[in-house]
Amino acid sequence: MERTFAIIKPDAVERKVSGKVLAMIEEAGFNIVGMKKIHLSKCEAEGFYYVHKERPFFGDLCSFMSRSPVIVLALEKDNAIADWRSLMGATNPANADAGTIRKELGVSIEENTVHGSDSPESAAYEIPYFFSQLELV
Ligand code: DGI
Repeated sequence: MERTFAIIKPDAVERKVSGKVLAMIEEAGFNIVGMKKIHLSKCEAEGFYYVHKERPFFGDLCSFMSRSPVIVLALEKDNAIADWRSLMGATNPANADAGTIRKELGVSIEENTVHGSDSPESAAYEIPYFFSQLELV
């Protein structure tokens, strides 16, 4: 079993489609091993996305991610990292395949509804950024 980290981003929580995202996650066979709703500060968003700090959209991305609450998730299944990336779809919802979360629910390249770890190294940084061992069940 592998674990990955996911976020249901502010655009989805604001539009009250987080339940739809959670249903797609469970229907795809993931176990939700950690889940909580939090409101990131700008500083916490910057720490989470530090690998993108040189990219031109970094400021806008961190402002968006701290605009309103998010739901953070730790997900578990065989091949969880790649399978969650597949279920999310391409970064830009306009380029995402039918049936993916970003195609069905995404608004724009920035307001693209979900985040997912892109590697085992990212998951190993991101899961403990938000969850203690005691919060993973
Ligand atoms: O792993 P992804 O979320 O699919 O994409 P990423 O790691 O390349 O970028 C992280 C987030 O940054 C992405 O979900 C949305 C945002 N982003 C990526 N490229 C652009 C962008 N935001 C804007 N405004 N413009 C971009 O070109």
